[in-house]
Amino acid sequence: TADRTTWWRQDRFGMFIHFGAYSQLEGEYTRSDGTVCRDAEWIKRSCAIPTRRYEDVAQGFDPSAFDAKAIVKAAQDAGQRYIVITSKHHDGYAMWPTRQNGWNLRDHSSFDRRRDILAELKSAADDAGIKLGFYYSIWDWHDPDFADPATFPKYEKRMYAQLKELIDGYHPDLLWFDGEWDTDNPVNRWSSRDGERLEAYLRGLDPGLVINNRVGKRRVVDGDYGTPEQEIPDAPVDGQLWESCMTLNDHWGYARYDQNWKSPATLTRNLLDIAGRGGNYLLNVGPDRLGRVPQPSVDRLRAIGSWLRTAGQG
Ligand code: FUL
Repeated sequence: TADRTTWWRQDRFGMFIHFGAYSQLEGEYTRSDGTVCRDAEWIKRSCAIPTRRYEDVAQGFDPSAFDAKAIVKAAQDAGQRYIVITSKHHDGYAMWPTRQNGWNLRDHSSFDRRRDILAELKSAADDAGIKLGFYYSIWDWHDPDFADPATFPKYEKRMYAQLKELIDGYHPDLLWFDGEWDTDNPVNRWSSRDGERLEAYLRGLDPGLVINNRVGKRRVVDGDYGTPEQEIPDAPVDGQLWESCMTLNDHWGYARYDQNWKSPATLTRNLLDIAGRGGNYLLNVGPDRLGRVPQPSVDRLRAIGSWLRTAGQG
């Protein structure tokens, strides 16, 4: 662990990016009766959007203003030294041209077919000397084989294949798993053993990968580090490395109506608090339907960075 996590422990402060088919709705779904239901990356579930309707939404997804260089620059302005972007969230939509299904940004969108945002981000990050990681949800609302215990092994095979695509095609420095908790189907529960098997497989493909503990059941022995969410723990558990992930407002994915932004003072205090307790800070942005990081987010990132630079000089 010590060797492969060296950069991660030194980098301390990273940018989380939640971006996917849900971003197309910008947090608001209008039902057929005209009422509006709101949420962000969970919107398909929490607003019970029928799969057909959700697929129609994704068909219109065209993040033509996604600008990898601008995103990397915003991270650097904040003093963030690594980036973790959602390659696939719970809705199962892949943000790269996966060969395992057609439910992805290349084959199911209105986006320029020549573009690949994960490749763009990787090359911009490499140019800037910034590490890049991929968030990947084990839980999948779209793949029909996920929910049925009889077919779950088929899903798992595709999941392994997708992760191999990501590792071979984009050489990520880190994998950030999620969606390992008990799902609606009790027979399908992701177990510690499932996690250990997956982790061993990934390390076989790339021994240098840093992996979070949600690859298993969030035990101290799962992956390389713990993942407290929206909170700052008092003390590390059993010497485990940890990273607090937090939102800038109240949602991970873009939500047009959510203007409850944290102040630069709060954000800077969180960073210092976390660093003082030996943790990492993964601070999230949610690009809009066109792929643009919201201005209030950019402003806050810049404010944190300028505070850090002033403090560094003083
Ligand atoms: C949670 C997910 O359910 C949220 O949507 C988000 O991705 C957060 C970082 O992890 O468990």
